[in-house]
Amino acid sequence: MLTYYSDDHHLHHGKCELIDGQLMPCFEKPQRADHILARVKNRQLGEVRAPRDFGLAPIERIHSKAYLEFFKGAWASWQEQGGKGDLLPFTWPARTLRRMIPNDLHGQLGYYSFDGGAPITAGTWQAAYSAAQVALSAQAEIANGAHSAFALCRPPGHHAAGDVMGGYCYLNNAAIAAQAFLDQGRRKVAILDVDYHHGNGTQDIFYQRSDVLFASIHGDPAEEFPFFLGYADELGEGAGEGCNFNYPLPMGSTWETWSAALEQACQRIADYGAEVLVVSLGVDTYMEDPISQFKLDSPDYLAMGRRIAALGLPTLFIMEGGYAVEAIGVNAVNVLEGFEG
Ligand code: SP5
Ligand code: ZN
Repeated sequence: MLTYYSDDHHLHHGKCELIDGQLMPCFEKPQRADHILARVKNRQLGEVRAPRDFGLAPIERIHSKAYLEFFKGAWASWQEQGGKGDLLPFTWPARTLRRMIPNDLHGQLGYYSFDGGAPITAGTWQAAYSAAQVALSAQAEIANGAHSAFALCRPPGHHAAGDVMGGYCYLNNAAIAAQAFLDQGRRKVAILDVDYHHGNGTQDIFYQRSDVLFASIHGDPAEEFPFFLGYADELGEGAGEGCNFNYPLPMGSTWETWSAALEQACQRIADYGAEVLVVSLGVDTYMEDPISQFKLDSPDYLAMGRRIAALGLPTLFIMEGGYAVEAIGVNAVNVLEGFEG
């Protein structure tokens, strides 16, 4: 399987995030992608290629121009004001406030985000832009006939909606790739999100559409981030009704529980008649993940890949979360090797 990868991810290195009342070094750090790349090479999964540049047009199919313009220019505005640290939001238009776009940079940052987990640093835009190009390059590989491809994206994307960043995510790489398939003539795309956290951004983007089926297996949002989306009764709306499936699972879930949900998700994808599959590949379901509460073990990821392969669909794997840096390479590549059989 071909891997697409860009070194530009190193340009994004946030300093800290707020966890349990303490400022901690960001869990979403460059070594994550470095470990996965090392494992891809070590296992000789296949050639590693740099992305092509498809420009902004395919990104604008998912994200609003206003959002992209804000994101692209935010760091420069911060510098003009003499800003020193990472750019982080601290006020959001929650229920009692007006949903408007203020003039102030931090006001705008609050408007365009849903949590304080997505710092903007000097290189964040370039890193996120390149990650989207990595996803699009792997997508093109499949469009040109490959049965599978791996987009080693960093930063991840599945928490980002059309004009909202958060949860370490800025541009929704999986949604951008899924839309590219549709724009090139495919009619039905399925997205299977196996990251520990619900893919709220991806769900929101396609919620009212029938050309993308979204299925996500994740920590029950009643107990886990992102809390406000990802419940089992969210089935899609309007034309999208019946094209959204959430499998929230209890804290501490092992492969036994997890794989039963995967079985159901795969059944939905098969029934839907998807022509192509995009997998939002997070491996923060691992038992030793520092911020997550599932109990999957490394061999389980091989089984995960095998079950996904049994769908028989051209499959684009897009890297999302996973924070046990030492194991993330093994676990992610296990899915890919399990898929290849
Ligand atoms: C892409 C992705 O996986 N994003 C995840 C963002 C999670 N951010 C919230 C983390 C909250 C962690 N709480 C852990 C408590 C441990 N005691
Ligand atoms: Zn996650």
